Amino acid sequence: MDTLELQVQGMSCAGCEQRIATVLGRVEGVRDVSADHSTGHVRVRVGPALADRAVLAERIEAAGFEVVEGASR
Ligand SMILES: [Cu+2]
Repeated sequence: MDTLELQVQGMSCAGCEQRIATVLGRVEGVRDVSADHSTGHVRVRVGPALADRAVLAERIEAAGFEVVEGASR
C-alpha cells in the first residue's frame, strides 16, 4: 500500500470532495481516497498496481478540478 498526495484547486464543498473520491475510486488500484476542500489536499491510498499520479491527476482534471501539485512523479 502506497500513499499519493495531490494538491487540488477548485473544491468548494463536501460535494466536491465526494466527487473526487468517486472518480478516483473508479481507478483500478485505488483503495481509499480522502479529500479536504478547505485545504485542497487529496490523499490517495493505492495498491501495488496501476494507479499512479498521472492517472489520478487526469481523472481529477476530467472532473473539472485543477491539480496544482503532485501531477508528475
Ligand atoms: Cu463543491
